[in-house]
Amino acid sequence: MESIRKPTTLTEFEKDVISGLNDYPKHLSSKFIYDQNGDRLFQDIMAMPEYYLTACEYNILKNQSDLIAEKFNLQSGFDLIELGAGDGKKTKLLLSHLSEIDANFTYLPVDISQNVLDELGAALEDELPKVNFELLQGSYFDVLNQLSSYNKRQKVILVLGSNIGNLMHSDAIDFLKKIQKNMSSEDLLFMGFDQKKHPQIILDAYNDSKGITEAFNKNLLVRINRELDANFDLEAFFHWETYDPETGTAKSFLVSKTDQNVRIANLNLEVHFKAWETIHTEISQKYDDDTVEWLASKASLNIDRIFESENGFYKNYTFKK
Ligand code: AVJ
Repeated sequence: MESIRKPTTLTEFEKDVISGLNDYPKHLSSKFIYDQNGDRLFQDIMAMPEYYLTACEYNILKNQSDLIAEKFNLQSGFDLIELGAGDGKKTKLLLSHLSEIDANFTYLPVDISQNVLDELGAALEDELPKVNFELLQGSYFDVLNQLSSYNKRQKVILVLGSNIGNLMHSDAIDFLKKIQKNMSSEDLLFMGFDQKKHPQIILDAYNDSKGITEAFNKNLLVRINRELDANFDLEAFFHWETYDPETGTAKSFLVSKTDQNVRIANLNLEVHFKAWETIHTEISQKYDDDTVEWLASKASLNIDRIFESENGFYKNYTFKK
């Protein structure tokens, strides 16, 4: 008798592993790097001297909070909605300024992880007791859709960290379009974009000497091993970074050192790697004003103002409809 298979629904992660490792060239999506271990490694990355992005954006929010806040409806009130709030370290600089000038606002951090939100909530109560906040657990657009349907006052939407850089231009435009749909004419989008610069500086940011970025990238394999019962030999792959100064695209790969087979038991999948075969795992797009303006225009948004870090490595833009 034939065995009866349980009907199973594949998770997003399983679908990505199946399609990505059966494709040629192979790829996996960087969004699956972020489990608990991946979150911790990303915190470590943000603290590395090579990873200038965090310090630059911190610098902008620290030194230009007053100029940024001028764009908000400080009197009549506004909702400050942060997509992907994380630990809120940089946002707290802005919140602290807004609190000092007694701005009339509510901070609405959105994150997929309830855990992250609970920690952020506790920190806010402790450090910024005057700030009204409401934690919103969920995916970005579920939350945005809800907010635009019932809220009448100005919305300021924050997307920090050059997170948009993980998206190819076509996906970045879709992302901006979805935000734009939820904006009214007085609403503001405030977003970070890492800038084109000397290619070596970019390569170093994604290829640190201590191997933190390597561990971050390999966390995809660690997760597949643990969650899907696979036998990736972590020593049999290495991290490789490229940066194309023409397109502004940094790319991360995992490269197979040898001809090898990997078994992913839970997916009943056998994957063959030739020596030097690659898995493409991440893009980190770098921008200039013309490119940002082009992306915005494709999503029917206009650049309103540009805030630049002292060294010009990084910029935050405000956009209006
Ligand atoms: C979180 C997408 C902004 O691409 O710079 C850091 C992730 N990858 N080092 C980036 C990341 C490798 C990061 N973002």
